[in-house]
Amino acid sequence: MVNANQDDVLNRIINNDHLAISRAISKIESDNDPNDELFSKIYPYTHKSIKIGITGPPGAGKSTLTDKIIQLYLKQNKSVGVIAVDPSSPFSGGALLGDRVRMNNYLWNDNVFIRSMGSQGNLGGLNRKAQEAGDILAASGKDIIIFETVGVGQGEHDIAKAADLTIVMLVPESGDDVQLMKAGLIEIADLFVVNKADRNGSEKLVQSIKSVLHIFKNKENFEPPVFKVSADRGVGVDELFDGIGNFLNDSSHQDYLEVKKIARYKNRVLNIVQKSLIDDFWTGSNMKKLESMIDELKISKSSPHKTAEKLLRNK
Ligand SMILES: Nc1nc2c(ncn2[C@@H]2O[C@H](COP(=O)(O)OP(=O)(O)OP(=O)(O)O)[C@@H](O)[C@H]2O)c(=O)[nH]1
Ligand SMILES: [Mg+2]
Repeated sequence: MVNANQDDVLNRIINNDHLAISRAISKIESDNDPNDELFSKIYPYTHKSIKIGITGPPGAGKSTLTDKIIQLYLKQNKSVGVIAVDPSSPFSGGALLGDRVRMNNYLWNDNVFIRSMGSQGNLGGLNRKAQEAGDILAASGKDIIIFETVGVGQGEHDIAKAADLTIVMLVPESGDDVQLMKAGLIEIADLFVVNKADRNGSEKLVQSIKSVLHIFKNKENFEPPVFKVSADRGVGVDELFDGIGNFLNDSSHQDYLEVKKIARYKNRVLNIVQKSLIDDFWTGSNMKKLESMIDELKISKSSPHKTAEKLLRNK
């Protein structure tokens, strides 16, 4: 049952009340309230936004570029929501200094909402939470939702991948093309950005990405474009912005966007089921049972697998 209070929250979110949005995202983060009913109610309002994921190594310039992209969308009278995910940060709610400064720039702007989320050590959960926060922003009517995440491993990539368009940002210091392939970046990138073009080695990196892409075409007949920019100086940003628009509007990409959307949906269901099963399993009694088993058995004798099996089979 949806109570009156929840309907009120829903209405406030739909009416782009930034305080209500912020509170809803805090609830998602703290996991105190699964908000199932709220999400089901919100879902019909979440389909209009375009989702963009940006991933790249720490300090590559993701936030700087996001800021430039926000400005360009605002010029087109579009509104933007940003979820900046920092997996290494235990903080939440915008505790990161840089992002907080950034957020303050838009404090009174109804067309921009920026929020940081930390991982508190649980990347899988973070992916689900980022998606849910994205839903809240979409329901508030934001035209564009940007998921910005520090790309170090698969978990972070999953967040950026769950978008209509995934941008992989690299800098001349990122390393060579072998690392590029190892990190699985080719598979997830729809568009590459080489940032800090003002630094030595950026053209070499562009060329090596292009040659790798040429060999490993990631999607049928589609070779992701590579843009060289200098985000803080604003060089190459307009071209990149056009590239984003072209990708999203290209009629030959519509099937691909649909496939991505379905994969995203499926992944979300998997995540929710996983969480629900795990939460159900680790009720107080199973947790107590584990504690007592650890007390009883000499852990050197029974393998973790055996102990897990006993718990799973309720022996
Ligand atoms: N030289 C140079 N510096 C840049 C450029 N773009 C951004 N920077 C600087 O790089 C630093 C990191 O930029 P951010 O935008 O915070 O990078 P980020 O990828 O968001 O960083 P994290 O969120 O910490 O991973 C800042 O000092 C920027 O001013 C650029 O094109 N050239
Ligand atoms: Mg950043």
